[in-house]
Amino acid sequence: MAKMSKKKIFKALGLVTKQKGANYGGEWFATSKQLLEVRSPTSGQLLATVEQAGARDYTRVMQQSQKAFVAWRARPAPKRGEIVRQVGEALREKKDALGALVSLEMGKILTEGLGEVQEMIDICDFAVGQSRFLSGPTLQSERPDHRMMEQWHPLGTVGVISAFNFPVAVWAWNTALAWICGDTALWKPSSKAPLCGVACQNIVNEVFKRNKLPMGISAVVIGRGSTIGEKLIGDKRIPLVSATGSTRMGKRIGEVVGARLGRTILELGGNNALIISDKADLTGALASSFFGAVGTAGQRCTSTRRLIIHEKVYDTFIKKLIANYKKVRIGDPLDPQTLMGPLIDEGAVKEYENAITAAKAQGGKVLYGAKVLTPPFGRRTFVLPTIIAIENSAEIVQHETFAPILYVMKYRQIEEAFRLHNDVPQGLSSGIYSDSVAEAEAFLSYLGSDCGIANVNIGTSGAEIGGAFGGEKETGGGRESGSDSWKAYMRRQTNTINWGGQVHLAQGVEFQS
Ligand code: UN1
Repeated sequence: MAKMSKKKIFKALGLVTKQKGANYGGEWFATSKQLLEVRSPTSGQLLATVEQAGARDYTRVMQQSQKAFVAWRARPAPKRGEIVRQVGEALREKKDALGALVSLEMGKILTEGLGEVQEMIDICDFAVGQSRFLSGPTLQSERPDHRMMEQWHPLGTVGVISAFNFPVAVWAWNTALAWICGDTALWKPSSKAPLCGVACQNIVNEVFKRNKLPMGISAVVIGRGSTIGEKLIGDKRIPLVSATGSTRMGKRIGEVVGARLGRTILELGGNNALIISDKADLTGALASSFFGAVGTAGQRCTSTRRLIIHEKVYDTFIKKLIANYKKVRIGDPLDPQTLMGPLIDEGAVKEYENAITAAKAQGGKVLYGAKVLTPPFGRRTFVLPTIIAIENSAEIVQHETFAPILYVMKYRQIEEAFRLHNDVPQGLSSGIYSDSVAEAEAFLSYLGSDCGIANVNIGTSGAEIGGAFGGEKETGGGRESGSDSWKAYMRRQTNTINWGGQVHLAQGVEFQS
């Protein structure tokens, strides 16, 4: 595919250089007068200016979302699924442009930008099928001639807060499910990738309009966390907030939504490790470690941050890994030759530098990288992917740095590997490379990984949409995407029906005058 120009991307996705930040179908609007400059992480070029949504805009959007919910929930679920099918089709049509926009605005390489749009298409397909199967069990009643069952009903307006690193897919995981479940969705995209938010909303607006559906089933507010974000999480009309971001942000959301007894799905920091056994296929382990640590410039929640390597294979493995690192082509993410693009901004580079300084001070030894590159395109956002040998207990290793820094360490006994693996505050994704059935099964057992995702002979990143996605401990809890994650987007109702005519009290209670 020839490199798509900014002009072409903007045209295909209905983007303008002076954008307004609120929409629920129809025209974009904003009244805050607070401007957000959107710059390319690669070149620093001003891509667009967004006038952010203010408090009044939020109120307008929210009211419309609530109104739309009343109509949308009455539509049969398979008919809602039909709309999501059309959204999937529209995404197929726009895949090249949207994938290129992700790459342009956020900096991941094009194949990964396209992969992200593919995740959106996949979740739409998944949701279409699921729309005919929002099922609950029939249960056995202890009372004669009674039946019990469970039903699932639409929940309301679901708030979605997404991060810059997956600026489109995570929204789709949430909205495709929320929509088939009969909910409306109100999205606050990351201020670091707002144009992706605009583009997605433009795509679905067309589908909703064509089907003559009420406006507000999909709504977007681009605005500051301190104003719009706080309004959204504190809003009692939002029964579920699904948020992706840092643990610090998640704690705040958990606190505010919890105080009003709302529900959350939080997908926060990961500190994902891959154990590489002496019984592993090292070629596979190498490819998976390389993609996990260097892919998306280390800016996935699922990025591999730690390698726990058996001492017998450690030296050989590290040598090969360094050889791979030396060949990483760093540059313009839209150039098909590039393997690693920039970090999102200068702030992220600072975090990268701080982490390396801390690692060195805490006994770490840099094996490769640790260098900010002279700006090839005018912005100080390019770094070398880095490998550091260090103890797991070092303070910096316990912390998620959103950059391509890989900490490597040795183990002798598999139990020790498991202990090191779990000895971090986070619990998102994990993996073991081993051809020993016993080791692999133990890793998946209660003795092994304490993460929400645990893989065998696969890396930590790049999960499929069919599985439930989320983690434990400081990763926040809750699941998005596949399996039965849809249940979080509905309210469960237990029904007991007496068809026999006689009144029976449960637990054998007698109550007659
Ligand atoms: C994220 O980084 O927030 O498993 C999501 C993966 C992707 C999703 C990552 N499918 O790496």
